[in-house]
Amino acid sequence: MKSTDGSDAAKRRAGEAAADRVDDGMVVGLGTGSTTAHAIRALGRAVDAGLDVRGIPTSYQSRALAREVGIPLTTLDEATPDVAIDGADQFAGNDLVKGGGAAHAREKVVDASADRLLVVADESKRAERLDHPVPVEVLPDAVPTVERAVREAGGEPTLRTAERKDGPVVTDNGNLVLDCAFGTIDSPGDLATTLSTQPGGVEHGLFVGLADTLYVGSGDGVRVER
Ligand code: ABF
Repeated sequence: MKSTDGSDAAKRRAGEAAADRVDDGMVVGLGTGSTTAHAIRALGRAVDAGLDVRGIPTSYQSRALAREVGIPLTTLDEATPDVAIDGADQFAGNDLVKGGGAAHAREKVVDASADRLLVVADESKRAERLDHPVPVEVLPDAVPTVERAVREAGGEPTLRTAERKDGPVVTDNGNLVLDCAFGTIDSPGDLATTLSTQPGGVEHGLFVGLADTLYVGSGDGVRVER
């Protein structure tokens, strides 16, 4: 049966297709999440086969996986990524909502610094217009202030909590995450500006116009969209 859901096979097709676009000598931004993990594993196999690449991880998780599969690592101090490969929670055209893995602050820095951002996703992430809650990484002391600002902007914030233990999710940067539901987002650029200018908000998960190429996996292949 053909599937257009978020199956692991669809994610793997997307991840591996993007990894295939990485050429010898490139520096690659390594995103976070289960779809990007397929790209990182594919790059590890290519390194084993002789490909010369260096990776810049966007999270503890992607750093650990890259080390496990043998991808040499570097930093933004040393190199600029030629490409970044990263996942998304939802995409509409080349606008994205990210941050389901609470790694969107570093992801945005690495993805935006890359010459090209290759987004890997499955068809279940596609939307006509973005309506996924927008994660906002927040300084712990600023949670009430940012919550108020999000409500004033028409959103409903929810502090993200850890599944298996009491207490909030803490990001790699020591901050907390508010998942902010705005309903359908009519103007992602305007909302991005509003969220970016809120003191105490470290980074939000709207990546407006950042995707250069999308690799969208489904039950029977990968669509490449520019
Ligand atoms: C990261 O992982 C996030 O920014 C995005 O939220 C998530 C996508 O995860 P998955 O590929 O597991 O669906 O890229």
